[in-house]
Amino acid sequence: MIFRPVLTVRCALLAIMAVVSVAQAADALAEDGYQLWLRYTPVAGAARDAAAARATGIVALGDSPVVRAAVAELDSGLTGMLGGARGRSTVVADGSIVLGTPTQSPEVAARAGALRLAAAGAEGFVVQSTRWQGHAVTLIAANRDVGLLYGAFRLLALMQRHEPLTTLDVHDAPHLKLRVLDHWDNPDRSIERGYAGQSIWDFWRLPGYLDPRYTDYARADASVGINGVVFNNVSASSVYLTPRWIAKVAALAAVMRPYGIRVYLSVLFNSSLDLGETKSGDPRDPAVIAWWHAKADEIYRAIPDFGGFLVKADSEGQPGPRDYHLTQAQGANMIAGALAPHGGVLMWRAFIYATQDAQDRVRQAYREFKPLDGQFAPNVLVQIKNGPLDFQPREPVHPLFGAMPRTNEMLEVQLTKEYLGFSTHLVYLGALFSEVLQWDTFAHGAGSTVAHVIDGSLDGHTLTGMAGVSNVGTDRDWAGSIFDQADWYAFGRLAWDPEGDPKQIASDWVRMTFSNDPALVAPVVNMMLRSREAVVDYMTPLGLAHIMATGHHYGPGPWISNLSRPEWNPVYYHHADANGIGFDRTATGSDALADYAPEVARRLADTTADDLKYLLWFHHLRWSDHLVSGRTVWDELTFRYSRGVSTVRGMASSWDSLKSRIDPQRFYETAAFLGEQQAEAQWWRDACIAYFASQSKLPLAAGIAAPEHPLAWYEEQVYRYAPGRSQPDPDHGVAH
Ligand code: GCW
Repeated sequence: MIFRPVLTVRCALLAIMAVVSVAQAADALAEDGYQLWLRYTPVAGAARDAAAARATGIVALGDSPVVRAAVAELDSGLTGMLGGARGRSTVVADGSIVLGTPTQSPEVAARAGALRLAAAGAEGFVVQSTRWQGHAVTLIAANRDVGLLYGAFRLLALMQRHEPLTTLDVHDAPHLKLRVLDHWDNPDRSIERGYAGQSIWDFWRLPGYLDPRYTDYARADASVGINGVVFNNVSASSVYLTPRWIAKVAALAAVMRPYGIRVYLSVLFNSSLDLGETKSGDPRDPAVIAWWHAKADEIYRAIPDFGGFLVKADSEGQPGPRDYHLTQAQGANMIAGALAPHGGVLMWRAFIYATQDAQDRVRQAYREFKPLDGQFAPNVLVQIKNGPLDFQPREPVHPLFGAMPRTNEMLEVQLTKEYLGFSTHLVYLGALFSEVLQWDTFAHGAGSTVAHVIDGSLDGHTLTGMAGVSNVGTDRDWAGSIFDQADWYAFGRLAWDPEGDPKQIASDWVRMTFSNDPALVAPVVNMMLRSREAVVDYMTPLGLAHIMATGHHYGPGPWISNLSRPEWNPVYYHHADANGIGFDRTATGSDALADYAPEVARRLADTTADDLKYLLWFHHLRWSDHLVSGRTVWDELTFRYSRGVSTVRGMASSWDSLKSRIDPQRFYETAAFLGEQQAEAQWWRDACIAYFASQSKLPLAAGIAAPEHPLAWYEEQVYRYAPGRSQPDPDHGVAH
């Protein structure tokens, strides 16, 4: 963490305040964030009475492990919010909560409505105030037990948010089939790009010891509709495919199953070779093909509902079909063939940029995959990062979305904030995810949003999905900060409904995580919605990207130019010199614009469009060029860097003003992190302005403060122990 005397005073003051207030409210220590948004705190007053009248008992018509999980959740939620255990009953009375499927009782369909249930599909639900055997009840109806679980979480959420429960009429169903968290966790419990402690998956003690935390993880996922988990890093180790580890995975699968969560594994493309069980990894080699089929059979014997595999191939040193001069489709289809008989799917990542390729990095994956449209097996999803570069604070959406109508395309976003300040910076990613989902690809004219590409409605796909690179670790608050929990929550909500409103999602999260106090909800939601633009401003404004430090990606490094691969260097992306700045991706440059639909290309070619969000991503401009804002490029750049810092300052004082409304422990943590964020935002601003000033040689406009230190000071900052470094895999020796 960068050292800044002024803010150290802020932190010292905060620390004293925290110690005093925590001492005063000993019981508040429970607020360590472990409960996440499933804080079933007592409901008071009229809201309590209203809820209690509609939660007199729980009657479940079925008795599967999923139903039992739903009943247990209802019971602990109601006990927490309304006091007094309810437990399960067989007698329906006024105020009962009845859970059932039409196969468990025909009255379910009669009450919930056949049409509603039909629309609910396999995972949807209906929560409805109705009468049952002459009693006023709340019915949770679904076609499958997992729908009942989701319905139970929805009812509890409504109670947590003190929503009226009198005439409930809620019916909902997920828009995507696969809603998956990808854990980049390694066998030694380190996490690539992890900022919240170690991996929660204690494979060493599996299968014998099942940490209760696994169940709480599954509850959290199910509460926002997440139905898939990939336990291990895409920079994969093949140890997970050995019999001993398959047994460990099977034990975890058994914990996840009652919560409707399927388990998946990241696999090395050449696992059979890596394990020394075949002579080659060539996907045409009958021995390799047979190996994968046998391996899949072995896994499905242990885990009958195993989800499938995730593969990072031909990327950052990972093996892949290119090693055998084959296409990504040829490589993927071989492995997919082994999964198909078991109903398994293969998520094949499109994150490819070649070791030796002078082509603009952001065009490479498009060029590699677009020609393969329609060649992937039906159980393959091509998993595409939101942008064509790499999870930057803002990127234009990846041009592959909508460009492969005969391919199942899946979105990959990053919850762990590798490039957005790790777990310290408060950056609400719901706004970023939604911006991506609402991006119009114009693949089939206006309205061809990414949401419609990935939900299959645009091109008639039924195998659909969205993956999030998890931010979960062993930290007590799971995510490294209280506000990083909101990103896990928002991911689940938006994977369930990509049309979801990020503001509403933020508000729901604040009310479930903190309180329903309007004097708290409004300012906190406002703070969250400003946070995403702030990080873009103080790190990479105007479409800049990839100007961070090397390896750990912590802090600014726009001056870096000495790395072995050109596209690893920040200078490769900003092209700043005495004349100007920006990457020319128009027809006069790398022509990356041509990868987008004409309507999109026209908009991105317009240097006045989109509030200049993608200006320097697609254009190289002179420092003195005037922009639609009325400022020159240079003045706009320095203005936005400064604006980012003042936004964070505003967020911190807004939070400070809420001290009396938030428990000391979470208040202090967030206040301290906001202090760090201010310091680091200032550091980013000053370092980048110092560097770009050394290129532009232009004076700062009035009101723009000079950087605190000379450029050399910023260039000298080194952080050897910044967290999240990718662990070099001993077999492949890759680290950057
Ligand atoms: O974001 C980059 C990270 C790598 C990661 C890679 C990927 C798992 O720096 O750590 O590797 O992307 O997405 O595969």
